[in-house]
Amino acid sequence: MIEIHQFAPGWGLNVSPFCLKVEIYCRLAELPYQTKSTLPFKGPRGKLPFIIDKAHSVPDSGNILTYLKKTYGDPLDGQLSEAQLASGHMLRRTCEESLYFAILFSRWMDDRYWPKTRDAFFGMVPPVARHLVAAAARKGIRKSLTGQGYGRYPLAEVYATGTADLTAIAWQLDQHKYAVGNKVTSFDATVYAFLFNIVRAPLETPLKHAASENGSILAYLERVDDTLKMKGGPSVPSG
Ligand SMILES: N[C@@H](CCC(=O)N[C@@H](CS)C(=O)NCC(=O)O)C(=O)O
Repeated sequence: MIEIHQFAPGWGLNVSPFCLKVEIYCRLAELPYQTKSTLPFKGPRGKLPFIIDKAHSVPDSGNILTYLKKTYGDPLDGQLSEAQLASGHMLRRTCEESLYFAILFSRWMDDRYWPKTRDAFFGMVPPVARHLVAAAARKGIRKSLTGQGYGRYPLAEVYATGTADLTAIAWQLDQHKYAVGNKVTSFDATVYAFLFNIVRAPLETPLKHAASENGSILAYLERVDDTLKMKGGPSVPSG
């Protein structure tokens, strides 16, 4: 049984798009797994997710998918053309290297949404320490976002950049049933996990408004929901 080590649920959901990506991949590839709630510092790279399988500890969602394909076969991506692999790569990198930081910014930096994030992510910390722990974590995220760049942008610019990513992703999703064609692939695990975390988390951010007003994005989420239901398991992945 593959163990996916990830954050405890927040808002009843798997709130980390990278962790959700691994969970969705396992469901789409029909690999048995169980989730374990943990903290990032326990992982080999100080981030989540990591998996433990057959005594191997594998960090990083990308490495995890590579490991799973190598160990258990590649039922989703084995037949993809170079063109599909290339557009999947660009979709994945747009989600992971750009949209992700806009999501992070909205949750942790935008004062309108931070109180809800804090309560959902740190609600289990005893009340005396809760605000201190949350403030320290927020300081760390601010530092990362300053290094990445979005932490230096005005609010409106972060959301305009995130919305441009969503518009480009939506155009791509309109071309086929799934991310890169009419068959589900590992790229759907990524795209679904990121869009899910925008549309279904209870924060009414500008990113959520942009995604929720986009019929292509909503229809895509529903198509993947249906595919997940056909594969069995819970209809809404909850971490
Ligand atoms: N490249 C990594 C990124 C993982 C990542 O950034 N995880 C975040 C949560 S979504 C994390 O663990 N953050 C905690 C921290 O940086 O301390 C992957 O694909 O798994």
